[in-house]
Amino acid sequence: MHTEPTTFSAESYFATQPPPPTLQDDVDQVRKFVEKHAREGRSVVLVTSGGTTVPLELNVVRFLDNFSAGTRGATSAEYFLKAGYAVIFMHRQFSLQPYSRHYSHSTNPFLDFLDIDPPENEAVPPRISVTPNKRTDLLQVLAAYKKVHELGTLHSLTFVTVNDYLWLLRAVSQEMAILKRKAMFYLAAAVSDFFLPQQKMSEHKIQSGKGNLSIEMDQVPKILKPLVDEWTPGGYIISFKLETDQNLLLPKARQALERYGHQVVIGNDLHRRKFEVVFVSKERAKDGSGVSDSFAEDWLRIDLHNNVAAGFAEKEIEEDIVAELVKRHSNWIENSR
Ligand code: 9Z3
Repeated sequence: MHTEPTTFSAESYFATQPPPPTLQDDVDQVRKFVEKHAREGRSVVLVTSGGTTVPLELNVVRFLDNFSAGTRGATSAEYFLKAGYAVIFMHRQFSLQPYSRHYSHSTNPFLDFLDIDPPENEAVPPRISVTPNKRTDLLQVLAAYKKVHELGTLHSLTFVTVNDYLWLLRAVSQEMAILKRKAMFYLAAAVSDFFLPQQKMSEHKIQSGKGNLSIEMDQVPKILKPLVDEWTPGGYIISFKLETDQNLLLPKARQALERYGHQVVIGNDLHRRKFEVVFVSKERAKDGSGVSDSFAEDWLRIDLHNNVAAGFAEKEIEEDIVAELVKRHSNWIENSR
């Protein structure tokens, strides 16, 4: 099937693509969460995490996906919580989550942490205990997890498709507008650039009888522009730029800042993302001839090998990313006064 490509603006996208059925419930819960933390004077960060799918059929059998496991988002969410933020964790269903992420990898399986203690007699069932050398780590994670639950500072919601993601992002950011400068957006989800509009999707499973399959997808609208200008004015917005060609990282990050006018683009290379990122932002310089804008580029690197060789636990780059952003965000809030 060959159809003409359609160019979607954010507006025409939302006018023609259907909202996910759970949208209203999700929004109601987010509203309560945001209002509570606005009342309590807390800053709130929306962390998006994981990849989006692009269904190829209305009765979905096949879909396009990407590599993202949600490590960046889940790890960062923990550090934001530790820094006193309330976190809306909007993630791909079944991707990594804060706290449980420590035990959901196949390298660190949860069941290997547990022992079965033999019962004292046959009348009592055996007890489960934590393997002694794993207790300190588990206790730390569990204590942080319980504290967050007690404070009510973490709210999770899920998406699967790129359509779910777009609808949710718009709705959540509109709810966060009341926070003004206390709202932060940390857009780490790996969102598809292409999609198949409902109107062009085959209803049933695409049949293989015709041989080759060729599908033309449309471009996902650039939603950062309306996010910055309309949905949540005043929010501190950080987007991520992922590239596999290191040479494209800075030019693409600068281009995104120029285009959307938000605060920070964090550039990362697919293979170096766990130990190197670059913060790109606009810098205002004053000299004799007036005020001019230029780009500030700050590289953040961690030395994975030395840390591990020295016997330290592997340092997570997200700890430093979040510390830097918390600092920048509080300056941003201060400067509005
Ligand atoms: C990122 O760059 C994230 O850091 C990663 C994290 C997806 C690389 P993992 O989940 O990976 O820890 O495995 N996100 C990219 C976000 C993105 O796709 N941005 C768009 C783009 O680059 C613009 S908003 O065009």
